Amino acid sequence: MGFCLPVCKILRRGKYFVLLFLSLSLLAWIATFSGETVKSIQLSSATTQSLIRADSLTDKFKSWTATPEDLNTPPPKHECPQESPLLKGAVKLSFESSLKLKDVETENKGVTEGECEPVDCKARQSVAILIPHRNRERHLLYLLHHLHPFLQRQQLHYAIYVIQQAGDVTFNRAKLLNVGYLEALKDFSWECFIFHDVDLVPENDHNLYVCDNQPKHLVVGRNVTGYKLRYKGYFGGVTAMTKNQFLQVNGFSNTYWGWGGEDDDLRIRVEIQKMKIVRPPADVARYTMVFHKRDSGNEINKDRMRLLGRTPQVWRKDGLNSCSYKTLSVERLPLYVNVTVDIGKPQS
Ligand code: UD2
Ligand code: MN
Repeated sequence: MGFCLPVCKILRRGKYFVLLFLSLSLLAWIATFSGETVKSIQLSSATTQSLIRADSLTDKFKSWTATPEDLNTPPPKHECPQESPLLKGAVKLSFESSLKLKDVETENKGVTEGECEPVDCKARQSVAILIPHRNRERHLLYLLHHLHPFLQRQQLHYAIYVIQQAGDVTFNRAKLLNVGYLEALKDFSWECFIFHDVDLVPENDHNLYVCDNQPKHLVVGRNVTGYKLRYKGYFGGVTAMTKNQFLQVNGFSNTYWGWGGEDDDLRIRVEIQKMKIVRPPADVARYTMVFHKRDSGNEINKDRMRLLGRTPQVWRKDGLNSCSYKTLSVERLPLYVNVTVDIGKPQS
C-alpha cells in the first residue's frame, strides 16, 4: 500500500488529463468543421455574385494592370477640317523620263501597302482608288508620283488598287473595275470608290477625290481636248461613286470587251436609278492625259452601240452580281495593292 498510494494518485490525475485532452480535441474538431461549412456556404453564394460582377471586375482588373503603352494611347483624333489647309490649287506636273519607282517610294514613306491616312486628324472619307491596268507601267509610275501627294494634301484615308488583266485576251476596263471594287471591300469597308484611268493626272488638288450624294464625274477637261467637256453625258476617265451608289446600279457591265461604250453604259445605269451626275467646277476638274496610242488588245468594240441599247433590260443581271473571275495574286507593294486577275474572255 505504501507503494500504491503515490502511483494511484498519478494514475487518477492522468485520467483527468486524458479526459481534458479528449474534450479539447473534440471542441477543436467541431470548431474546424463548422468553419469549413460556413466558408463553403459563403463561397457558393459568392460564386453567383462573382459571375454577375465578372465583367466589371475584369474592367477594374484591366485598369489596375494597364501597361505603359495603354496609358500612352493618344486621345481620339478630331475630324479633319472641311477644307484641307494643305491644298495648293493648280500644280505644275512633271513627267521625267528618269523617274524610278524607288524615287516615288522614297518620296512617300508615309504610305504602307498603298494605304495612307492623315497623322493628326481623322479623315472625313475612306476612299479606294481603282486603276484598271495592263502594259502601261510608265503611266502608272507618273500617276503614283502625282496621286500620292495629291491625296495626302486632301487629308484622305485612301488606298490605291491596281487591277491587272492577266493574259492577252481583249482588254475589259469595266470588268476589271468591278473586280477592284469586290477585292478592295475584302480589305476594308471603303465608303467611296474612284474609278481611275492610268493615264490621267489631276492638275488641281481642289478637285476632291471624295464622294457626294450623287455620282461624280471628275474629268471636265483634258489637255488633249482643250479642257472642254466632250459631250453632256460623258462619264469616262475618272468617276467617284459611293459603295452604295455603285451597288445600286449593279456596278459596271461585264460585257464590254475592247475600247468604248462601258462608260456610257454606267451613265445609263445611273440615270435608270434616277441619280444625277455632278461635276466639280471646270477650272479645277482638269487633267493631263499622258500621250498614248491605242493599245494592241484594246481595239474598238464594234458591238458597243448594240450593247448600249439593251442596258435597261439587262443591268439587273449583268454587273457586280454576275462578275466571275479568278484572282491569280494579290501583292501588297509599298505604293499600291497589285491584284492580278483572269477575267475570262468574250463570249462569242
Ligand atoms: C477613254 C476614257 C476611258 C474609257 C475609254 C474607253 C477618257 C478620259 N477616258 O479613254 O475611261 O472609257 O475611253 O474604253 O475619256 N488600259 C490599260 N491597258 C490597255 C488598255 C487600257 O491599262 O492595254 C486602261 C488604262 O487605265 C487606260 C484605260 O484602260 O487609261 C482606258 O483606255 P485608253 O486610255 O486606251 O482609252 P481612252 O484614252 O480613249
Ligand atoms: Mn487614255
